[in-house]
Amino acid sequence: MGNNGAGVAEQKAQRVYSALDGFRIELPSWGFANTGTRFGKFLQGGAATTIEEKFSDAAQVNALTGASPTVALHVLWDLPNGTADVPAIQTLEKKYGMKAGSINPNLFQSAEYKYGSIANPSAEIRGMALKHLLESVAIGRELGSKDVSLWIADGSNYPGTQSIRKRIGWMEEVLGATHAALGDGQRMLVEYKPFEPAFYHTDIADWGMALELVRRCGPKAKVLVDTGHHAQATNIEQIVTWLLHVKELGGFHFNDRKYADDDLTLGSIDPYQVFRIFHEILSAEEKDRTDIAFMIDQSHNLKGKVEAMVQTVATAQELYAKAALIDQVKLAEMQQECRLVEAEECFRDSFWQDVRPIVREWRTARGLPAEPLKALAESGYVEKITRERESKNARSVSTYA
Ligand code: AOS
Ligand code: ZN
Ligand code: ZN
Repeated sequence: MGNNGAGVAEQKAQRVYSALDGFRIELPSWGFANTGTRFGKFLQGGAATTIEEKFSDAAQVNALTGASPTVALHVLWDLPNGTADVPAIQTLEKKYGMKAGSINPNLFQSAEYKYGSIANPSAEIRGMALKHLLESVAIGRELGSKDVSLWIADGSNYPGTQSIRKRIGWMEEVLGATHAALGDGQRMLVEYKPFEPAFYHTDIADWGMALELVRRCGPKAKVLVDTGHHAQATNIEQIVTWLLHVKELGGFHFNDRKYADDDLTLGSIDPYQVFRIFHEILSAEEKDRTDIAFMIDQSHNLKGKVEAMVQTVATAQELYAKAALIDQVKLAEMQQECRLVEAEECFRDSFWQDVRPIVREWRTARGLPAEPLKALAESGYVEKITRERESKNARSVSTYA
């Protein structure tokens, strides 16, 4: 390899190193618990059922990947006693060297929310929903977490059964009151979803509805893009670019899907999709992409939960490294001159790059195992937690406990 070759390789490595040094992706506590579908749930003996076990598993993933120091918490599942559970979380943060990340209220499980939560026709039930949102804001403030991440399952199943118009007004009231309660440095992320569990209309169904709601709430409200929450063939990276353009992109729930909100592991079905999203972020100005929360939102019904999470973070790092290899200056020039095939080849060339050798070098250079999945297998961690938890799990039939 001539000097020029060595120079190019050196540049590539530097770009990957600086990209990965800044790459962080948050782990969902619920990704370590037994989950399922409405057609069944396959219990895993080693699944986490306590918040301590979720912190332990998350810390293991972070130790192996160096990229996931925070764990998203779901209020009802991880802090059933609300703010009273904050000290216990703080103890776990210290014990496992992890930080509590986004706080996820749960407005979709209680029976009262049958006809909705913040969009429910009953003012009393909207009040109940607001109380839970304010509790979630308080938990976030006490834990020093930045984001309160709202997914609202509200909607209806049959035309004519609900006033879509009135529900918009009710949502604005509750979300406005939630925004007003946010402390300094806190944000609320509003996640949209086209359907499920509602199958006729969902009150926050797409990015436009979420964007209008966050704008009406105020500056601390941003839009959350869950990659699984789009109709087939939707150009997700174009939505991401628009949200960047209007400075309303708050973060992501990354996962993958073949059909609907399948919550499969990132990059397992369409890795090129994640690469295209990362490109839109990396081609944005530095100041526009500093505050974007990368989070994983998956449910591992078949794969081992810790393995799936390590695989997910490693895949996200590799796809981010590939996107960091795009020569943005050269590409912009070719785009400006409409040199279509050259631009496409310049863009795709980075996707075709096998970055695994450079990523392995980066891991080693940062004192991390070169192959995190192999290191997990060699650590015996999964066998250990399965031995410890199996008997206990067999007794507990509760889901999400
Ligand atoms: C639901 O489809 C959303 O993706 C939620 O973000 C998520 O499911 C929930 O927060 C936990 O399961
Ligand atoms: Zn989500
Ligand atoms: Zn989802």
